[in-house]
Amino acid sequence: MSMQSYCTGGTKRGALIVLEGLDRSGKSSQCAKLVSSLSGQGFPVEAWHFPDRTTDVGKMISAYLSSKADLDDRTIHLLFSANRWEKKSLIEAKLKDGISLIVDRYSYSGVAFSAAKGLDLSWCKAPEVGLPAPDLVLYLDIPPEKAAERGGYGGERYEKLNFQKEVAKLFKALQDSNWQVVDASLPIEDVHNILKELVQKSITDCQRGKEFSFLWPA
Ligand code: DGP
Repeated sequence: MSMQSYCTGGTKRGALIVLEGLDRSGKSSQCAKLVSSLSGQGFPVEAWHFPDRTTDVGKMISAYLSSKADLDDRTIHLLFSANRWEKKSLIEAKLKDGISLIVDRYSYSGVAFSAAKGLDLSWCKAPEVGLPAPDLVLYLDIPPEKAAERGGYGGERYEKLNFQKEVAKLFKALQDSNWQVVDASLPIEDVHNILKELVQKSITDCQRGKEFSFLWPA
C-alpha cells in the first residue's frame, strides 16, 4: 500500500468520509444533513454521490439500473469502478485543498452489489485497487426487511428484498477497522448526531496529519 502526505504548503488536508449501507438505509438524507450542519459550523465540506450519473459512464450505469439497458455482470461492475476512477484526480485535489468529502457510496457498494450476484470477491475488489482509501466508512446498519418497509423501493434493478439480503452479508464481510457501524433504525436526529461526532473526529485527525492511503488498506 502506498502512502503519501496530503498536507501541502501548510494547508491541512480534508477527510474522505464514505457512507455505505443498503438501499433505503438513509444514507442520502444523512449525507445532506452532515454537509449542512458541518458547513454551518465552518468546516469546508462537500456532498458527493456514486454512481455519478452525470458523466458518460454514469449515464450508461443509469440506463442499466433503470433496466433500459442490459449489460453483462462484469461489464457493469467495471463501469461502476470506472465511474469512481474518473473522479480520482478531483477527489485528491479537493482533499489537498483542505475540503472534506462526504461520499454517499463508494467501492464497498461496488464490491458488495457485484459479489451478491455471485462474482468472485477478489475479482470484484481488484479494479478498486489504487483509488483513494476513505479515512472513515460509516455503515448505516438496518435489517433488509426494515429498509424495504421504508417508503418502498423505487423500482430500480437491485431494489429487491432477497438481493438486498445478499448485499447485507457482503457488506459485513467487507468491514474493517476503518468502519463504524451505526444503527440506522434509530430516529434520524440520533443517527445524525452519532455520525456528526465521528466525522468531526475524522476531519480533526486528518488536519493533524493522519496519513492518506489507497485501497485496499491492510
Ligand atoms: P443509488 O444512486 O445510491 O441509489 O445507487 C443506485 C443503485 O446502484 C443501488 O441499488 C446501489 C447500486 N450501486 C451503487 N454503487 C454500485 C457499484 O459500484 N456497483 C454495483 N454493482 N452497484 C452499485
